[in-house]
Amino acid sequence: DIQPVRRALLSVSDKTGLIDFAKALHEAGVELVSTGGTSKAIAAAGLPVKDVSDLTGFPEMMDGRVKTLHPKVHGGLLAVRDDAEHRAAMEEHGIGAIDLLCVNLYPFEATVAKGAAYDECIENIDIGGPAMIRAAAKNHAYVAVIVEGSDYASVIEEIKAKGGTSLALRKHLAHKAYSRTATYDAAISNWFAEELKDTAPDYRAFGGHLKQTLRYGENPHQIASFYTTGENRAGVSTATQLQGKELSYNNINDTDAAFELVAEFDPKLAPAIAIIKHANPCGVATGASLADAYRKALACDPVSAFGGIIASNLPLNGETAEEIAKIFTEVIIAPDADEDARRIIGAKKNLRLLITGGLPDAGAPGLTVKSVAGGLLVQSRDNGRIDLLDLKVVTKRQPTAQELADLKFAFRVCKHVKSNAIVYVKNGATVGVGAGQMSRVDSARIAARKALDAAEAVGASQPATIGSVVASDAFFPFADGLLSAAEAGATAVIQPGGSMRDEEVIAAADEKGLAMVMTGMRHFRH
Ligand code: 93A
Repeated sequence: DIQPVRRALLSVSDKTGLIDFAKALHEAGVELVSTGGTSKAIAAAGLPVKDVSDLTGFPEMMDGRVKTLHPKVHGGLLAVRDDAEHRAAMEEHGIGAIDLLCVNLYPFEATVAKGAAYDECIENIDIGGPAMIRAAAKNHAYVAVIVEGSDYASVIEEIKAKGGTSLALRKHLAHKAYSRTATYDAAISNWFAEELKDTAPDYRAFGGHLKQTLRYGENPHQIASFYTTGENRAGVSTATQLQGKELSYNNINDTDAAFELVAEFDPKLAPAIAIIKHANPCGVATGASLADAYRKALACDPVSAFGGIIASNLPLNGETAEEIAKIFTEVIIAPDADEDARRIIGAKKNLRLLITGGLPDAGAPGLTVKSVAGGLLVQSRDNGRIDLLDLKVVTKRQPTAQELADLKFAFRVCKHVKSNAIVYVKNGATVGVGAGQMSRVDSARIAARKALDAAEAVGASQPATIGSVVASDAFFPFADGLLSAAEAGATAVIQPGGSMRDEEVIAAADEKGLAMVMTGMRHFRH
């Protein structure tokens, strides 16, 4: 299954590594054919190269829109070498076989990313490149196709060692090739969706770029990979890992949850820390310092925080790193880490430290995707923000300033807790989180129970829910959930409202002397 490489066609926008590659091909006795700019670059390096126009007998025309779209090119890529009719057609029309294709496309994604005007984006839609890539990949039984500079070396290695390319490598390259054309077209489609978002349904295509093949998925018997979509958002997919073991599937999921949550808290207002376990927060706090925020977040549920994932809204400093290093932690993600922090975390070889260079914008639009059997559910990201909502006090009692600040904090956290979500907060820190229950009253009871456990663990005389406030991600359908919160010691409540029994729930709050605020916005998360 080794196919010799006699002739290669090179047509690349990104010319990184091109000359070394072309040189190695030339030294292996391969004839080089190339398009305008690529051919110029190869010739300038003193290597023999044939222009694709000499091959086709047509000049490159229409600003380069038509240069390789010709049967002499596509016939050479698509011909089945051992099919008599194909061979006869090649002979009749003077088509020579092309055994290796090396293309990287017009930089459409980068052109859009730099904010280029409409016409420039359109001009950067590559037509001839994808056509050749798809042709060569289809004919991978004979043709090797390279779409990424990182594959130059392995192809040269095989040609040198085996006198040609192996089927295994060609198949692997063909897969990459179609994945590249798929993402490329997805990027174009998504750009149109953005252009047309006010006039047409926002249909988006999905394409990803393989970032990492994971050791396994959510469980060891599941296979998994990590893909990037090119969305420009600070987070786990764009972060630099400074140290520690390779991230696992669950690590990536939890790290994302942690960082998206902590990004709700403006670092200019206060340092904030979120600790995540199984995609839910087990402690979130703002503090006088980052280390103070960490201590407060940890105090919420120190048992669950063991083996947790920690996100910071500010660069990690030495004092905080020292606190974190006291218990087993899986991952830390922060915008940056200072020298002290890097040294202290450096002593924990397995602990992963990720830096992102910034925070994602919690209010930015974007999409989330979830798979269902045979389909995908796509929705806009929940970018609702409490500061922008029209809050209504519905009880006789108004919340105090401290209660109101804590209510907002609690609702912000609630958005990141699996439904049904109940979050107790006191002085800018969660003191009880109830997540993922099928009944809201159960979530309220669990959150209060956890606060009791935390109090017992440190020998406190009473749980921190006494004198706390409470948030609910969706309305209380009955008064029972609210009464359970009152029983736990909450003095104020924040919830979307909108139940048929709102009146009943408000009356119960009034009777208990609670202040209650309605947001008009729900934050389900499943
Ligand atoms: O405008 S195109 O879609 N028309 C073509 O026929 C064509 N053939 C190759 N663009 C085309 N290409 C692209 O030109 C390649 O995909 C590559 O990105 C680029 C290389 O051009 P040059 O060699 O002139 O730098």
